[in-house]
Amino acid sequence: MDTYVAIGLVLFVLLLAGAAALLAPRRRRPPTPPQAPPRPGTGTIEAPQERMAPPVQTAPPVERAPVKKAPPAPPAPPVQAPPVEAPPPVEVAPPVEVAPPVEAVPTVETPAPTAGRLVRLRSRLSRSQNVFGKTMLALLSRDKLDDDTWDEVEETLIGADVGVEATTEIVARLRERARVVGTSSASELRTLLADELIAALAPDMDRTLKATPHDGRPAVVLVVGVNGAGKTTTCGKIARVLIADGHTVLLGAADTFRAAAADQLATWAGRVGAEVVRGPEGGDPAAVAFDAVKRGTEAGVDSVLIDTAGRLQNKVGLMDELGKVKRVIERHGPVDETLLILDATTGQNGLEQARVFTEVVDVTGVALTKLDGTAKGGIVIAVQRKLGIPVKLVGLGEGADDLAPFEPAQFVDALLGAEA
Ligand SMILES: Nc1nc2c(ncn2[C@@H]2O[C@H](COP(=O)(O)OP(=O)(O)OP(=O)(O)O)[C@@H](O)[C@H]2O)c(=O)[nH]1
Ligand SMILES: [Mg+2]
Repeated sequence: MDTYVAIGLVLFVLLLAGAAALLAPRRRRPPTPPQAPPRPGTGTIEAPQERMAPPVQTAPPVERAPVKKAPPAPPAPPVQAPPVEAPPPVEVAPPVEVAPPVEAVPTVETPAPTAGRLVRLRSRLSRSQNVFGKTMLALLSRDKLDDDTWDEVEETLIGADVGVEATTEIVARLRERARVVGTSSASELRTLLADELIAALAPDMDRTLKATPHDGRPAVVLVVGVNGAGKTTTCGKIARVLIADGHTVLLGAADTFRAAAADQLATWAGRVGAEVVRGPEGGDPAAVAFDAVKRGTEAGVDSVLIDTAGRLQNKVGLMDELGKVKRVIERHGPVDETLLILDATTGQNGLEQARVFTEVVDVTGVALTKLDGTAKGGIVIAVQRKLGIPVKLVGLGEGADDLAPFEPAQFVDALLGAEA
């Protein structure tokens, strides 16, 4: 019996040994750690081992955070698939508005009516008003109108470009009337001053623009002046005024120095539907002017406006050329209106230019431009006095309808501003 037990034990031991031998290689392989232990000294968490599941591409990279001892492996954040972003709603493109077909013919504008323009544009004289009107009213409101005050009134008028001669006369008359009437009321003095300014503007002069047809032929208006005075712009503005009043207009581009000059005039004409006659660049301006009047007569238009090149009054050749333009046009008949365009901002200097023009082409009317850009509205008085020619139009801005017939009473009222 003991022998059997011993044999059994031996067999059992052998069995165990065999089993152990079989299991041994497997045991030697260490269990795969969920995460490698930190390397001593680095204190960082190592990059995942090869055998680890490859990181999900969208997972954020593991940050290398310092650790003192291997922390228990943080529970790996549940790898969440990045939220699938809902695709933005497909925007439904708004229905594309189909642009109306571009018309080849530009839309013709309807210019603003001319009546009451000076009243409407009176605020444009605000620079003159502030300097002239306000100073003047402050002076006339003083308790005592002594010599010093009258001297200041004189200075203010001269400062507004009224001119020395006219100023001396105006102040002398105003003083005398104030004395006779025996008033020191600012309101009454303002009325007396307004009267004197209107009188200085010769209100009885005929200011009608001779631009309407007569004797079965179109009126011919010749526009002259120095460079940049506003000739082309004023031609365009006058065309608008005439068309607004129901007339037909033809524009002659007798400024042949630059092609751009004719283009500028053609643009104005295109806006109101007026015809343009132009010549080659560098061509003879007199020939263009002649052709324009011829064409206007044949077409039966009411008015032909001739724009000329800017010329300095001291360039004899250019002034002679202007004389020739006028003479050549007159082969068709007399020029009805020779309009001198004067830039109000040139002040008293403009007067000398003006005088030379009147000698060459017999100016019949003045258009004073850029009155909106000067504090010296009094230049109107000086111009008329010096030239003996009526100011017929005033330019009060660059806008297409910023041209007004000149009316002395309204102008003075605008210049003096609100009543005290
Ligand atoms: N503020 C203001 N600008 C004006 C007025 N009239 C004309 N202008 C401006 O003055 C500039 C010159 O005007 P144009 O009409 O080209 O002058 P022009 O006399 O034909 O010039 P040239 O042909 O080069 O001699 C332009 O910028 C106009 O817009 C006005 O009444 N007020
Ligand atoms: Mg021009």
